[in-house]
Amino acid sequence: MTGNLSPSARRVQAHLDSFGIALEVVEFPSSTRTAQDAADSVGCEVAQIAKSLVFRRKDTGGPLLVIASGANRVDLAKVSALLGAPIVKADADFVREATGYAIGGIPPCGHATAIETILDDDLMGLEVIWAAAGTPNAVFRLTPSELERITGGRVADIKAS
Ligand code: 5CA
Repeated sequence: MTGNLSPSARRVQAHLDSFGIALEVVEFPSSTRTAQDAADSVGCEVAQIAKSLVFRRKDTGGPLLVIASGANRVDLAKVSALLGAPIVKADADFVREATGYAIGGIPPCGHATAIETILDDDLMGLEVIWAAAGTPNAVFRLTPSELERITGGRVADIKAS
């Protein structure tokens, strides 16, 4: 039932519906604000949470989205090497402007602007993952190949060791 979703979560559901695959946003009474919160609410491993981290390219000033396993830290040097440009972590205002969503609920796709996206290859070996869906209480379940499809992202090794 999407009728009870909050407006931001409903916006994400509408975007997911546009792909014609059955992806369903679920809102929890408990928090899904952090990867650990989301794992606790869903009842999955934190590694199965696809967290959306927004950076800013220092060459173009444009946004970059890295979708990382909840168990991993992003290695900025690896990502910079991939892009051929330095990056910095975006601040909350930049994140909201670029994505249309607040930190803690940033979905992997369906943003206010088209955002260049990199996917953590550690997510690709998992059967099922969960991603944020617009609010700090909303997530949806998907497969790694569905994540590739809906984001158009490039899979890479981006984890800090
Ligand atoms: N809903 C959960 C699970 S999908 C979620 O969105 N988790 S998250 O990890 O993708 O989003 C929180 C991330 O936002 C944190 O890991 C952190 O890197 C980033 N963040 C938190 N506070 C700030 C801030 N003030 N400025 C910039 N980034 C922040």
